[in-house]
Amino acid sequence: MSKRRLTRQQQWRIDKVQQERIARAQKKDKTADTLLESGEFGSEQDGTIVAHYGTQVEVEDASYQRYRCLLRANVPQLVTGDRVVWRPGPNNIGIIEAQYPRRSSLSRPDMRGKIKTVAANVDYIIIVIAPLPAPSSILIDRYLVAAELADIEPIVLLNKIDLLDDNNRDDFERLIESYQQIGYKTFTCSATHAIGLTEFDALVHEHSFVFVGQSGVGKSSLVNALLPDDSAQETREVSESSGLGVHTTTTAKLFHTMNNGKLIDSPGIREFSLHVTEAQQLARGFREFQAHLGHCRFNDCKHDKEPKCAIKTAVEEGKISLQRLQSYRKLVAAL
Ligand SMILES: Nc1nc2c(ncn2[C@@H]2O[C@H](COP(=O)(O)OP(=O)(O)OP(=O)(O)O)[C@@H](O)[C@H]2O)c(=O)[nH]1
Ligand SMILES: [Mg+2]
Ligand SMILES: [Zn+2]
Repeated sequence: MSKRRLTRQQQWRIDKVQQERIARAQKKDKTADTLLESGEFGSEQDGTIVAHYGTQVEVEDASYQRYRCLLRANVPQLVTGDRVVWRPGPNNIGIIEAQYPRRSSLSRPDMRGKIKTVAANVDYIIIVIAPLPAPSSILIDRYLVAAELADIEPIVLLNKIDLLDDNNRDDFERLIESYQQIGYKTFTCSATHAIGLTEFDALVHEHSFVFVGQSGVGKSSLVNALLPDDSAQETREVSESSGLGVHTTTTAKLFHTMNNGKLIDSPGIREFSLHVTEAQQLARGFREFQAHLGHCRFNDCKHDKEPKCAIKTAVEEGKISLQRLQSYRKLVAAL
């Protein structure tokens, strides 16, 4: 921070912005208070944010009823997946009283490059891959690192297994095994041939999850196959507007799968990726590196040309795969 003194005019502008901010918050609270004074509100209960519309949010109660809610001024910015305390009112409206602490949060840079939280309390990041388009190890590792650093459990899901044949089956089995060896859960299915979908739905039962992965691997197809018809329609509307036109919405919504998995989805989420700036932070995102970090000769070891590198030793001993070390180096180079 620079210590230069603010001019009177600058100070005046800062004060003005601050006052406007307070006024806005008070106004928001007054609307909520006016509503509350009108009586007819039920007692406090727990709920989940399932969608976000400007200054309002949609809350779901324990029996899946949805209410449009206003926020009390002291309630911080909420995102889909947030757990809240709220009070139901007449005509499916309500008031948010408080936010529960988040177990996890998913974030991505907005158009100006500012990191924004887009979803909360996500249990699984499902990294979708397929025989076609061919998977990219570096891309998978990017997602794995992002999930690791967000402290959300990733699952590698191989879709389109109907496309496996004698020519490529072994390669994909080896690929999947390489992630299992690191300790990641994996799963196989086919969205269009309805293979493994019931089992996948059972796996995510009661948990919230997001799909990520490169274009064409079948994320939308999976969404459509897992959701009841009416809500699948709704995700289609959201996803097909991706990046285009004025009707674009990148707001994440929460949908229930047939077996009560909670899919949080939006084009923005599917593009969720890595935003780290330091090599050391990146290294912590490689799960099997963690036990070896801090044992290199140099504190700031890049695990590249340095002598006495614990990561390289682990590669030589077969504890870390060379492919993962190469991924790490490529990601560092791209920082
Ligand atoms: N053979 C086969 N094709 C599939 C399967 N799942 C999806 N597809 C096809 O793969 C193509 C791409 O699927 P999408 O669901 O649009 O892929 P996506 O990941 O949503 O792609 P983006 O929206 O571009 O990110 C479509 O033609 C699907 O019909 C599958 O299990 N088997
Ligand atoms: Mg899609
Ligand atoms: Zn090292």
